[in-house]
Amino acid sequence: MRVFRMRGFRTAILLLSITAWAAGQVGAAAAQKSAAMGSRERARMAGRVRSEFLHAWRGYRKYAWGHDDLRPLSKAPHDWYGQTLLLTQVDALDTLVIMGLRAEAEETRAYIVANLSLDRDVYVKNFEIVIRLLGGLLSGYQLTGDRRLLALAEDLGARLLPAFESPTGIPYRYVNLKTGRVRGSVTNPAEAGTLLVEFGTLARLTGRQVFYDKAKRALVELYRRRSPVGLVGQRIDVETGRWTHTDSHLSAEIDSYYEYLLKGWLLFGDGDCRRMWRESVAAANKYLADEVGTELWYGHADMWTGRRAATTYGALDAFVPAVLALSGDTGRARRLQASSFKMWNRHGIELEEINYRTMEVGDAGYPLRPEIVESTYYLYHFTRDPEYLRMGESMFDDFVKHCKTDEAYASLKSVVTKEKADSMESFLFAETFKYFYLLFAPPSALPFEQVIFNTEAHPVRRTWR
Ligand code: DMJ
Repeated sequence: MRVFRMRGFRTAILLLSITAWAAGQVGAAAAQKSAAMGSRERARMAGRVRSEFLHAWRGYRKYAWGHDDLRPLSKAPHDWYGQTLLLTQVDALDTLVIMGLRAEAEETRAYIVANLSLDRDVYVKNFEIVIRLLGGLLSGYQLTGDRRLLALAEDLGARLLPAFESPTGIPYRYVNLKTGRVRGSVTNPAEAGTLLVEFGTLARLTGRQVFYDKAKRALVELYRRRSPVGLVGQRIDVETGRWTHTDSHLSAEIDSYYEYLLKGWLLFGDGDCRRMWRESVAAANKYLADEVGTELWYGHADMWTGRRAATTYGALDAFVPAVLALSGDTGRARRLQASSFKMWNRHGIELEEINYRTMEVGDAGYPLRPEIVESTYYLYHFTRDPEYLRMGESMFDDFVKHCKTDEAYASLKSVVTKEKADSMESFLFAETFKYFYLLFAPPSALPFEQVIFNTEAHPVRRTWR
């Protein structure tokens, strides 16, 4: 049985890769040709990304070392819950390793194992702590072999488990790390359904199946409550199982629910996830996808009727091309990526939200998000079309130009005025710089086929049978 599952998993990956590659070849031929980027130029780009990463990292180290993150304009440390959980250090550790920044990686690993204390009387957001901290500890363990990181991950996982003790099995939003008490009975599919990659990996690495079962049940309970047309809503009450907000889309509060349906299948060979992914993506393609002339976008619809509710798309939706490409649908992935890039170019850097029919700004912020870069990296991997290297180069130029500060990087309050905001989220190190780097670095920096990235870009390797 075990052997069969392994074979099934490998075959699935192989078939998806071949389909994606073939579709990519057709698309590549049709698209206007971008100038190739030779290995020297790519190495130069990877070097640029690495040195910009170091610029931001040094700012964090100088002003906020040992704290959750740096406020880059005031140059002050910031802790999410008033006490540190070392969010930036844990989130950044695998990127330091992947970029070959040995001294920095070693210093960070040593600091985490000596100082990360989870026995804290604070209510944490289960989802954020799972994707950043649990994901970072697990990939950090796999990349460094330091078992103390795995022990921290197991301790953290056990402290988060009470969140799942709701009448429906859908987790509460907040859990106290010390007391196990919970808060927040209205949650959303992204927060409740983006837990299986991390908890499932923890289960496989510790032999404690309970971690897998709780996270999988949460995903299944959300899916079970989909509407007759196959869509989920934006908010749900974990005690009654009723939807409290019925807008359906692939954006904030739903996005990575779809991602983990697919990745639950690919990482664990879980057939339920495969079935749920296939049905869910078909409904999304039917009701959320929107053809505007020759362009493809994904908008909003009412979950019960499938009727169009809004024609907005944004930075958070920009992960969809990556997931589509990973599933083998390179055709839609390429078209949607072109739309995301159009959104980016509207103001020379990415908008948080745009009305794709009128091209009017919905939300002008740019909090240093990675999703569009992630999709560029996936598309380049599957198509080998230099268009994506050039796209990445152009985005990186804009990113440096508008977000770099004297000693770090800063979010933008407005991509229209380019006014900066005093925030540098840890995903800048975990995701944005990592995906830019992997786009240009040789594949040996991190063999794509051997990992599944969690939604915070922490690569998990399937080391179990
Ligand atoms: C990250 O924490 C994760 O990528 C999450 O899935 C969505 N939001 C941020 C990045 O934008």
